[in-house]
Amino acid sequence: MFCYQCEQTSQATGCTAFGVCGKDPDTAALQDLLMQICKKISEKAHAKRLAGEATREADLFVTEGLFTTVTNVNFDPKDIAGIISRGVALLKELGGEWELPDTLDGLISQGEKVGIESRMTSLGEDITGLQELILYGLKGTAAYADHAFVLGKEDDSVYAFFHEAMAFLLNPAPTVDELVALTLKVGEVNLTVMGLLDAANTGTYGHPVPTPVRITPVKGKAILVSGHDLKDLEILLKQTEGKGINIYTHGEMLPCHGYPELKKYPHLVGNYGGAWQDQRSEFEAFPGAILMTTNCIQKPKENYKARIFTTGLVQWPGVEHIGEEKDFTPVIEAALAAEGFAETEEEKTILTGFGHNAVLGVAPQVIDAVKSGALKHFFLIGGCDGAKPGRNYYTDFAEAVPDDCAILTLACGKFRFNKLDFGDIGGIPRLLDMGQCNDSYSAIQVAIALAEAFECGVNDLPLSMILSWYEQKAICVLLTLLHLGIKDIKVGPTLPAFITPTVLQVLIDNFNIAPVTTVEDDMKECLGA
Ligand code: FSO
Ligand code: SF4
Repeated sequence: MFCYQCEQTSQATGCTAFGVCGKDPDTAALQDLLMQICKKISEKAHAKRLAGEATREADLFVTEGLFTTVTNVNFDPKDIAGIISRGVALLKELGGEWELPDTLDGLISQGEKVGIESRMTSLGEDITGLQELILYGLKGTAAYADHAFVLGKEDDSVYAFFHEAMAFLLNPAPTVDELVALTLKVGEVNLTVMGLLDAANTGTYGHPVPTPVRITPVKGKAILVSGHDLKDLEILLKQTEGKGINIYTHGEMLPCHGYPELKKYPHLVGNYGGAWQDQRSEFEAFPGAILMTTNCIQKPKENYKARIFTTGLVQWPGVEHIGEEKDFTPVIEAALAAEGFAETEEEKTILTGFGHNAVLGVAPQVIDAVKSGALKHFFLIGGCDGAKPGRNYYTDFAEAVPDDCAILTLACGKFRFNKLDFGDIGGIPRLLDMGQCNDSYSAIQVAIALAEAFECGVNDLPLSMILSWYEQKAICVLLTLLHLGIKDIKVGPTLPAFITPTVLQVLIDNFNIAPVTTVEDDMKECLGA
């Protein structure tokens, strides 16, 4: 196997014997094969679309296929083999050809032949790296598109682009310039998709409002919901009403507490634990059932395997999967059979719910604070958390932010420092949690509005972006920021292995993007000191 799509890749170069994430070589080969089949489907669908024909099935298949292969989503080789069979049938319907082996081993050996390494030899590392950058950006965008789709929002131009881009990845001789242009186009389309998802979330559940979220347990039976899917949480909240079970969010589900149509449920009591990479000890200690709605799942420990459930596209072999009918009865039964929390601990809270609507609602105060000099600089410390060492940088950076500056947070990286007390500036909290990774859309809206208010460009604002990446959603968000022409972004904890020195130079020349260095030096640079 060879996989280098996430930040924790082995030796910072690529997982070859086994995935650091727990992905085995068979699953890796099947994921590579699924991507190849998706590219072939897209090639046919792109041609059909140019001829004015409908491609609905291909649109949904490729979107789900991309999301399925995001890091920490689907580790089940049998399930992926089933998706491949459906893909091959669809490809044939579209007029394509593919010899489908009738054994799992046959599929695996086919997958081994279409992996990244085969292209590295023929196309070189720069071209392959750029192709993978595009593919990973598409995977992240597809994840967001799928979330929006679940809530009834989609955009045909997005599917058209998925097919065009995936088909281009079959081009046997692409140039660096063509691939760089396509990379930025992924960022543009991802902005559209994040906007769709924002409209889906806020249209269904209302605009988030600043909300204190309890982070200490309440006595009683409990279910912990992790992942990113708001609708799954809502369905579970409805199915548990009046059953004496308290619902807790985990990781990227924390911002759900800010949405009026979710926070109205009294049994949505709080958030438990931190970011995804701490789940094995946190789930072990959690005295109830656990529901994973999307990434990031890690190999479950035996002692909680019977009380963890997956739904949507996330799967782990041997873990009970709740299908599309979304009947969460097994989760509820597991929660009732578990001990639950024995005591209610003293209440402690953290704040969330500062989406674009909430922040722009206090825009006049923010603008006055900036004009008077009371609020000197904004730091967007956004992105994923992860297990590798070096991520203390983000905690240290947040702690080093001067008292007259505000911090905006996004995604699960915030758990490194969101329980610290940052105080406020004239009533405006210094730490404003804008939501999940896809709520980068909110940060962009706020930045654009501030730039308009100050009659300057976004790059001229007193705003610095310090990003942490782990998986492919962070990649598509980064591409959106580059598409918007945002410069001087700092990325860590390490740069992606698929960004070769040549490609990095292109990013530096055009966007002055830089890896994080030391807190002291980066802070000085951001503040222009
Ligand atoms: Fe984190 Fe995982 Fe949300 Fe990612 S839980 S790492 S960027 O899935 O998508 O932030
Ligand atoms: Fe390795 Fe990341 Fe790929 Fe998993 S997703 S195999 S950890 S590079």
